[in-house]
Amino acid sequence: MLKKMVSIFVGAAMIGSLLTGCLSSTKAPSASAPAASNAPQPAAHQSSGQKQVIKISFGSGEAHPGTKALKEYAKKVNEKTNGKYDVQVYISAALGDDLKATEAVRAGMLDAVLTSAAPVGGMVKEAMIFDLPFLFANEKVADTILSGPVAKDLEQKMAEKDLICLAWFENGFRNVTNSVREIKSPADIKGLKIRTMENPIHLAAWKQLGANPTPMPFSEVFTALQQHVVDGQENPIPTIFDAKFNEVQKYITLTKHIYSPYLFLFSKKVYDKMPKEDQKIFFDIARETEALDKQLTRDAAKANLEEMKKKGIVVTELTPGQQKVFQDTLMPVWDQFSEKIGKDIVEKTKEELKKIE
Ligand code: TK8
Repeated sequence: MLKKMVSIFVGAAMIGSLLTGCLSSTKAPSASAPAASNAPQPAAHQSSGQKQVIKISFGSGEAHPGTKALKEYAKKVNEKTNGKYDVQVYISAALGDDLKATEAVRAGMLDAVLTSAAPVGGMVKEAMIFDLPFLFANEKVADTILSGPVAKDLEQKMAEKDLICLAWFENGFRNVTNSVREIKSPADIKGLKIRTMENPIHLAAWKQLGANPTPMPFSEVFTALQQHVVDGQENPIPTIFDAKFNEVQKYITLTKHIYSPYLFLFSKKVYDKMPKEDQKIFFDIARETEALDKQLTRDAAKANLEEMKKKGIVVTELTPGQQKVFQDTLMPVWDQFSEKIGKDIVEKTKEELKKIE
């Protein structure tokens, strides 16, 4: 069982690499028309006039707070570098979904990506720490861990895999939606087909809850829900709203079972070729934009939930007791994966969490 899940995961990662390999042979677009082709190009060879084009890939759409934060980032970097760079933001997975785009960033075929942490787990196993169910109790805990020593360790691990973590943005606490019935307990999940991210812990967790989990890239989820290939999915509120999942889902339960950080990853292969002072600009402005991103995301989470309610989705809030049933049901997943993630990082995170409580 575990072997099967791991092999699905490795399979997905391999498909990702294969696609990245294919993309590498795509012809570069003409310098004057950088937007003419969506396919990632050898990043270091990009230029538009005098400017060096830097492409950032993101899976969500125009109305998503992450898009707004990235556009603000691009604007600031473009200004600060006095037109030396042309930072461009490609949304709605136009340059590939999280997994594929991150593989491309690693390979130096794409400059940067804003990705949920889960799809990165196949490249940096320690990043799967965030996939342990109910790791963070609230946003304050998330903020503390993501600005502390655990985050530093993870940045180091990612750099070893050619991924420079510029900053930690927020996708947020994930909630389950579906089109079949109201979910108040794991018993209500039994037999539901739930789309998950391409990550072995997510697969195991949804199996544990009694669902029939189906991993797939994010950009395929709307159609899968609409055509009832799957009954439900799970994501943070701003992501659900931006993707219009509420139009094809009847119920949302605020399970908050996992917190998805957004990793703002820059290609080490590209970064290493930049002058130190430019690296600093790209890095510092990303860190400065973290607070804006989180504010936009948290405001959107409140406003978007109200908007979805108005449009007719049934919102179920769990009592602490009801949430505990989910938590208890998912505890075996911690034991199952702690060693795979890495005992050191799991123990260190537990210690840091104790300090916060
Ligand atoms: C794009 C992804 C996505 C993620 C997922 O923004 O695949 O469910 O949560 O929304 O990062």
